Amino acid sequence: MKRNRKSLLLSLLTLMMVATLFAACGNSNSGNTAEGNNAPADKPANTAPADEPAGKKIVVGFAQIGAESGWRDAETASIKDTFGNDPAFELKFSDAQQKQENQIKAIRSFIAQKVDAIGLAPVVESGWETVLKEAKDAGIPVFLLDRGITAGNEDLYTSFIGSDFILEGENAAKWMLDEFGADAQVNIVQLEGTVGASAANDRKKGFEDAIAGNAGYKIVYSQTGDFTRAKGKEVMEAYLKKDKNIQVVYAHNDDMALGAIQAIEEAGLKPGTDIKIIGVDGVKGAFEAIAEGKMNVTVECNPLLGPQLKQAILDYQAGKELPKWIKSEEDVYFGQKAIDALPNRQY
Ligand code: GZL
Repeated sequence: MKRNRKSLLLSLLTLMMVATLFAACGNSNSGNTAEGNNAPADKPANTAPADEPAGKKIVVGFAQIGAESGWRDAETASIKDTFGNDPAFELKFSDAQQKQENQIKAIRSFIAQKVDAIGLAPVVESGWETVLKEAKDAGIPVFLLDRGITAGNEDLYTSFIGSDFILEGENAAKWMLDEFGADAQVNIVQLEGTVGASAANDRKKGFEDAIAGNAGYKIVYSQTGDFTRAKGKEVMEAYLKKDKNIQVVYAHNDDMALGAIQAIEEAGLKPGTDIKIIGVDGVKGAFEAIAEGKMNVTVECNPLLGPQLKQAILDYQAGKELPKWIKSEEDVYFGQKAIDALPNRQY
């Protein structure tokens, strides 16, 4: 009898242990797979559903020209900093390597992705009607940054945020006329920006119109240096081989002016003294060259346009009326004023 009772007790105990064991396994199965403790691939174990973002992000597609100059790099940094540091925005950024067809492709991609706004720095003025009409038909606002497009297409963009390039050309000419006097005999080499770019067309127009009444001022050579330092040097080298009787170099941007300075020095002349050097942009390298006496003036062109672009998009989203042209505030730097400003320059 005793033996029976003992074996019954033993069976009961074993049964209870097995039951406990199954119960334990049953609980841990919620996160187990055959392989072990990993949650099944298709659903994470006990993960709270991802929180929906509080508000939908404003998605901005920006079609940048490239990285041809210090100015362009500063503009790109301003855009990436402005939108990258604001959680309300998502930035899609494309670099077109100076090619209009790449900018057009980028805009079409932004349209397909149904972005909320498109920013464009048009490499040249013409050839945008078709793609900007596609953006308009898709109900996506376009904001032009830093360069414009052919007049007559104002209905294809919301606002142009950028400088007055004609005024920049006029300011360059004004410094020169003040420096030499209205009746002086001055031979000028003009280093032009990218062929077809509004910045080049208008800086040329502003400068040339401002000296049209001064017969002694002659542009003896005008050639594109494509806004790059290397090409600016190349064009200047080639010209100096033919003729050294020039008093001024007017470069449509500081990068080409800095290239010309190198060529002038290599030709055995003193830039800033033998040949006065005028640039546009206001990049740090120009301020440094002025401080060294190798350059004479830089006409500022503000590249830090990210905040203005962001504000324009927010104002548009709020239904506010925007001006067709949101102008950048700029100055002209030469002499002691340039030297004093150098430590505070941001680009
Ligand atoms: C001006 C900008 C020009 C700069 C150049 O807004 O488009 O392009 O002056 C740059 O340095 O390459």
